[in-house]
Amino acid sequence: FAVGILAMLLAACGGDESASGSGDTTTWKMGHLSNEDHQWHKTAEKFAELVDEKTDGKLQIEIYPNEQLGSETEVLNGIEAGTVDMTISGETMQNWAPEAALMAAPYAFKGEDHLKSVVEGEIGEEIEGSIKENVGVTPLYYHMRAPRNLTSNEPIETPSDLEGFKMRVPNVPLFMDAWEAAGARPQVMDFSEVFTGLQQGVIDGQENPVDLIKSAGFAEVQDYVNVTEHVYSWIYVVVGNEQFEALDEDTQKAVQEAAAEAQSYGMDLYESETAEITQSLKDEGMEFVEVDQDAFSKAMKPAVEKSLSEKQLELYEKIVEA
Ligand code: CS2
Repeated sequence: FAVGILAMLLAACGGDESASGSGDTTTWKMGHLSNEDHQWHKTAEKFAELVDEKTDGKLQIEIYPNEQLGSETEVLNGIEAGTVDMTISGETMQNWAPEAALMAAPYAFKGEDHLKSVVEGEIGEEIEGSIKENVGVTPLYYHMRAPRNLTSNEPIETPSDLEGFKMRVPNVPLFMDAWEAAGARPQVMDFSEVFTGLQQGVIDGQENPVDLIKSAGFAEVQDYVNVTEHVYSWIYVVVGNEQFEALDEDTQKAVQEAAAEAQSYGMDLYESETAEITQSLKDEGMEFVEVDQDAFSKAMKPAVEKSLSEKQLELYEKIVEA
């Protein structure tokens, strides 16, 4: 009986490490929109494993795919409210941080090398700074993205084929303006509602990189991938500023080390998977249609320039000339 009392006394005054505050575990909840097979989810799992290892279990990350915690916009609001801690977001953040629109300006990037030099250069730093300040989230690592293409059930080769074309776009005002200018009838819809919208004919098409076309199973409800390649972009894995700042210095350092390793893990997946995904969509019956990309670029450019503020335009011109 005396030994039991002694053990309780020891535990109460921190004699037992696991009972003391320093043994506390912090858990971050991460919500995102892709499915479990997608490179974003696989990279997030790797990140969580690395964080667990590097913090000796002090920080755990629970990952919820398929918009289980809400749409991208809802999760960003959730991070601010403290009900969610992490997500994967990009140009949608322009609703809080105008510079984020430049992450996915139509026909601004010439390809991956150009994009990488922007993300990892001072323009990327400026965008990250605005996201931190205006969205209240800290970018930890980013994913390079395959170009966005337009999917449909009739081939679309030039903007004139967009007459009356009802399409979904994410909550990105710049995309609404660009596709309206090209002649389509865009509407905002959460990613997880797109499949049903296409199946029920509420919309005729949507636009996304091949990996998300695959992730959402769009091959079942769309016959064509029209190779517009209208947006090359990247996307950040972010955590709430408050959540990150609540960590002690060593834990913050461990998270940043894990993020750097997750960054290259995700890049390897991107480089190894994209071609396979394209082939698998073709095997599922999707026909890839060559389009007049110049005509789409010319149709969208004036709307992009008109929709951007002076400050955004400055950044846009720096990107185009980079
Ligand atoms: C996705 C998102 O919802 C979609 O179409 O491609 O990743 C989209 O790009 C978001 O706007 C990114 O912030």
